[in-house]
Amino acid sequence: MLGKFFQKPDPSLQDRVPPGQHLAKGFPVLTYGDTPQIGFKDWTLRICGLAQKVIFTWDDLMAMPQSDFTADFHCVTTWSKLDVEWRGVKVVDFMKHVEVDPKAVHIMEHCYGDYTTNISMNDFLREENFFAHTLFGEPLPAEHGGPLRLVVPHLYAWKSAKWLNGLEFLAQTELGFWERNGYHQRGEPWAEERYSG
Ligand SMILES: Nc1nc2c(c(=O)[nH]1)N[C@H]1C(S)=C(S)[C@@H](COP(=O)(O)O)O[C@H]1N2
Ligand SMILES: [Mo]
Repeated sequence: MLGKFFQKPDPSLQDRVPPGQHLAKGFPVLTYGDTPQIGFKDWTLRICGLAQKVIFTWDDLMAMPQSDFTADFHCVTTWSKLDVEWRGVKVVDFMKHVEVDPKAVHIMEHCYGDYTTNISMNDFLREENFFAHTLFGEPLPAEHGGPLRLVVPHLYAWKSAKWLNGLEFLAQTELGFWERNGYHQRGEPWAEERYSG
């Protein structure tokens, strides 16, 4: 797989590249199924499950504090991209607007196009996680999840749901699309949590 699309990590970057990963040239697109085309005006993010039900609009998101992020991105299919530059809203800032039932310990991320992926509350509520609407200074392209995606840098990128449109708070772990199809429940790249069982 080395060569045209991948390069061996420079030794100085070795500590940034998890075991079994190669650096991608460019920023590959990895989508199961079609790319949903959603305009800002139609876009919403729905909170459901063990939380006060609320629907956020694009204007609601834009009224929240906006931050810049530089984060590494690791796909379980073995490519990584370092120093991806994003802009958006920190999960911890967003969550100040959400009232969650204390019984909630887990979350299902829902998307336009029906992709789902699960994440524990602990992994979700980390300071470095964010909802992204801008990639390298440009509006997030549809193929990379625009108008809005979640980015969870410390887990494999299948947890970083593109076209996010819902967060369902849960009292127990439930499995999303790839997790039901053999991927690891958590997906931590440094521990190579690629597949379950
Ligand atoms: N809605 C949705 N989100 C998704 C996916 C998908 O197929 N649908 N693929 C996941 C996987 S496996 C990866 S590696 C990243 C890829 O993001 P990119 O296409 O912006 O590189 O998005 C993740 N989020
Ligand atoms: Mo992936």
